[in-house]
Amino acid sequence: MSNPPEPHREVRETARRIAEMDVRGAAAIADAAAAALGVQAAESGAASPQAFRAELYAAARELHDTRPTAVSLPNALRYVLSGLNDGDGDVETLRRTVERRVARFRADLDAARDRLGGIGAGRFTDGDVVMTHCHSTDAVACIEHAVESGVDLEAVVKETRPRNQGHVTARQLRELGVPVTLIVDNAAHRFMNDVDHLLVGADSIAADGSVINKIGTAGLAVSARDRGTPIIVAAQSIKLDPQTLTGEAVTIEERDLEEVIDAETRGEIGEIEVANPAFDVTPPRHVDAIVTEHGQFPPESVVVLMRELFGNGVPEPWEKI
Ligand code: RI2
Repeated sequence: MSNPPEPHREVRETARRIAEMDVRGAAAIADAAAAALGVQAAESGAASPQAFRAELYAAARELHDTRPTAVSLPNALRYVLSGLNDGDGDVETLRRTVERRVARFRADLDAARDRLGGIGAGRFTDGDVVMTHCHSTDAVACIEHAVESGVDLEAVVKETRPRNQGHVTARQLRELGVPVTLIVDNAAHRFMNDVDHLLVGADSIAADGSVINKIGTAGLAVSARDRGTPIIVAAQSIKLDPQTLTGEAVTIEERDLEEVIDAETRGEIGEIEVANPAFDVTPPRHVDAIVTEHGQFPPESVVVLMRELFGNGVPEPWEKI
């Protein structure tokens, strides 16, 4: 078998930016990956449909192998690459197909977030305090819609070690005029009595309604349950993982240990193991509602939406090379 074609430099650069989390957040990763496939298609000099397909699959594989947990990434690649089957036309036709699908995917992403935000906003009433974890564009959209329709909200924002994505949330909520109290992660339980909702995003949602999200979500949900605080997950449907329909488990990304502790400090402490899982799994019994652009679902019934959207087949065209 010949070597796979070298992806376009824009694809390599996007893959690097996703891996290093210059681009982060499940939706942003999907958007960037789709855009990179668009560049690969636009600038391809492939002489045959077979060569064009091989280039696109190689590019998709490079993007796919960057971060393993957020299913929005393979879902984006799948969406863009459908329509590249044998007999689907000459290179120009395939190029136009990819470009059309990239544009559609990116526009749908924005539209879905907007619709979801409108639906999620309905959960909030004047004076509510919302606790957030990490940074999720889908979660922020719910608050944004509520604020824009005149609902006064306050937020307790967890900083979210080790990468402090809570700072992004805090900044965006301040831009919306929402009063923000930033807390360390360890203070979450202490503040749980003072909040009316726990609002988080998701990187993947499994067919049984389990929510895979930034590390710390699962414990936070236990704390919220203990205090009777409703737990809302804002996740547009590209976060639904079709492979879990056939029982596959979601892979939890382990990130660089230096995100937790730098080598020098580690050396000073002495012989220790360090672990840095980026995500955890919150069981469906600890989630009240999953808010999507198609409506709100109790976690146990999200499987119905998954079957409707994906059927049972989940192609992985990047495996073809
Ligand atoms: P949106 C983030 O992961 C967080 O876990 C967040 O809840 C999720 O992506 C969804 O983000 P990371 O990329 O798509 O910071 O809602 O590791 O923006």
